[in-house]
Amino acid sequence: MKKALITGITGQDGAYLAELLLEKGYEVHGIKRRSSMFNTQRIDHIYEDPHETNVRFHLHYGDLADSTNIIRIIQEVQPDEIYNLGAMSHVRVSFDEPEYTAQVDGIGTLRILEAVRLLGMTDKTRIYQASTSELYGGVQGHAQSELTPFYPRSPYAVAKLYGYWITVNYREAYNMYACNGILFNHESPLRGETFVTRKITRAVARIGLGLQDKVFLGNLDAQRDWGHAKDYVEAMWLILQQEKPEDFVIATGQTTHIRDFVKMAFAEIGVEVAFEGEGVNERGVVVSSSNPDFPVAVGQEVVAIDERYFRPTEVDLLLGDPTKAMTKLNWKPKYDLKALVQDMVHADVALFRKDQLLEKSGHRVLNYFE
Ligand code: NDP
Ligand code: GDR
Repeated sequence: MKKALITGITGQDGAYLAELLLEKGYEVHGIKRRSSMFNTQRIDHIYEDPHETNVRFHLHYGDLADSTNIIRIIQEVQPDEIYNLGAMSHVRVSFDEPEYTAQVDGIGTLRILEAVRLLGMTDKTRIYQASTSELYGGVQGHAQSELTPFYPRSPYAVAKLYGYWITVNYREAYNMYACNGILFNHESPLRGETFVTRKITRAVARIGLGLQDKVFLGNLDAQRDWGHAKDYVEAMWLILQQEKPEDFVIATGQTTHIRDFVKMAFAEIGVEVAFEGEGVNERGVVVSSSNPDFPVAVGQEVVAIDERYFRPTEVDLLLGDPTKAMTKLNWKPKYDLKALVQDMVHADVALFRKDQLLEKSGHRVLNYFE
């Protein structure tokens, strides 16, 4: 039985990847951070009681900022594959926590590679590094591929640039099977609540159910190449199954404005939204509403701009060219953007119907707008 070790197992991708690897018959080990509250909601459905026999799912306390625990866990687990997904992954927040982001997203990657090397496991263990389309940042004007040069535009992207190159360097210097997946944005019902797609689908559900009036967003002019996380974790696995270690761009090849994602998400509940005004005065207003389950008033302002969501340096457009992955890995996404939006909006409607019931019975339900 193959063994996989996943850092960032409690995150969006970690949860889907763990599920996929368990289905494929792997023994799955994950590193979770100590937290003052439970932080395993995304993986609770695959949790196995360690007191049972034949357990295939194991969690270890650890942190990418701590070399000693990384070395100990890798030594204990002896993984065939390591997926390094752990990161401070929020671009806007990386401007507030630049040094911590460098420690975890940059040096954290080195800690994994160096642990495998020091433990003499370079022939046994394959390593996947979660690289990102944010590496392209300021490179605009054409689709971005494995050959496009990088121009990071945030402390997050700069830290990930180090992670990218140290992975390439260890592959070349020590002949390690270490690969970068350069993944473009991928979303799902498990997406963190403060990334723009999930923030929008949560707001659409809450506005439709009468729990919230409007949502405040930042730059609506940005364009992103959005796929479904379920498709993207499949690509991660494929990258580690090749004969030779290589880096791959994973993307859909389509890009969409944030504004259009908002419209698509409202359309899922039968609400048509139009945008008017410019810059910080832009607003999204309901022009028609056809579903009696979501009675939103025509003329209601449902989107407003709050400058605090703007970034000091923005990445205006991301558009990936996944040709190499489609030909060499035979990877093909199953979800298009419409199916992704549907999945997210319907999951959030189901989630917030519970809050609606609580509010109706007199309980105060808090919502954080970040
Ligand atoms: P999430 O933010 O959902 O998950 C990040 C995970 O990393 C969580 O499990 C988090 O733990 C963990 N983590 C954070 N800090 C540390 C630390 N110091 N030590 C150990 N673990 C830590 O991210 P995603 O699942 O969306 O992304 C997975 C990876 O892929 C990340 O590296 C991200 O940067 C990268 N990426 C993501 C893309 C996307 O569109 N989703 C695109 C390209 C790259 P906790 O739950 O305790 O916070
Ligand atoms: P991104 O994702 O920065 O691309 O990083 P995010 O969803 O945060 O932003 C996408 C774009 O939307 C604009 N935007 C807003 N963003 C947020 N979070 N909140 C808002 O209110 C808002 N309004 C507009 C942003 O300015 C940006 O242009 C994600 C993360 O998963 C990274 O870890 C990963 O590496 C990249 O995707 C690929």
